[in-house]
Amino acid sequence: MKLAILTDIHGNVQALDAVLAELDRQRIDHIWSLGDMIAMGPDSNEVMARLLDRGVHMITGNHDEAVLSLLAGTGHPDSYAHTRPHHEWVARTLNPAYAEALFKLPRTIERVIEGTDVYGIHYHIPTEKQDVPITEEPFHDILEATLSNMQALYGTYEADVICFGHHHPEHMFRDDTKHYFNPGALGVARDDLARYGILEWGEAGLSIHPQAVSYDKRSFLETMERRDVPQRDVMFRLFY
Ligand SMILES: [Mn+2]
Repeated sequence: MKLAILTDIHGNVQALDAVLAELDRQRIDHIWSLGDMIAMGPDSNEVMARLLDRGVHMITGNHDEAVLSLLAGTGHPDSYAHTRPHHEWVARTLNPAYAEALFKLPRTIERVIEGTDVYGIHYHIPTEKQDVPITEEPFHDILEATLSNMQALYGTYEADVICFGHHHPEHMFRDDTKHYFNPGALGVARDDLARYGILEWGEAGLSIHPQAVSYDKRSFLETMERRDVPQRDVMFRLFY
C-alpha cells in the first residue's frame, strides 16, 4: 500500500504535473493534498482541475480559506493583509466550480491504513479551535523544524503519523509514539524541485520517503508574468 502526501501546491501546475507523472510510475494507491492548493502561483484553476480529476483527498489550508472567505463575503485574516490584493485576484479568477469544491473540504483527514492511524492537517490548530473561521486566525505561528517543536505542536494529536504542510521545508521526525512528516512544499521553493512524500506499507511495516522531482520552473515563472499575477515581485523575493 502506498499513500502519496502532497502539500502547498500553491497554484503551480508545472510542479504538480511533474509529481503526478512520478506517482503514475510508482503505482500509488491514494493521494492526499494537505492544503494551500491555490494562490501564490498563476495556475490555481489548472491545479484544482488535476486534483479533482484524480480523486485526490484534499483538506484546506490558510490560503484556500482566506480566498474562500473573500468569496463568501466574510472578510480576510488581518495577519494576511499584505497578501489581500493577491487573494482578491485569485477569488476573482477562480472557476466557481472549483470554489464550490473547496468550500466542501474539511480541515483534517484521518485514515487507519494497515493498522497505522494516519492524520493530515495543514498546520497546527488547537483542538478546541478546529471549527474557528480563518478570520479569527486559529492557526499557530510557524516554528523551527525540530523534534521538540513538533512534539509541542502535534504531540497531543492522537495518531501514529501526523502529516502536515504550511512550513515549506521538509520535516521528518519521530519519537517513541509518532512520526511527524511534512514532505515540503510541492509548488514553492527557491530551487526547481517539486517535493512530495510517499508512505509505504511493506513486509517490515511503514516506511516514509521524502521525494523530489525537477520541473519546468522557467515555464512557471513565465506564466506568472503572462498572467500578470498581483504581488509576484514580493513572492519572488520571499519564496521563489
Ligand atoms: Mn499554508
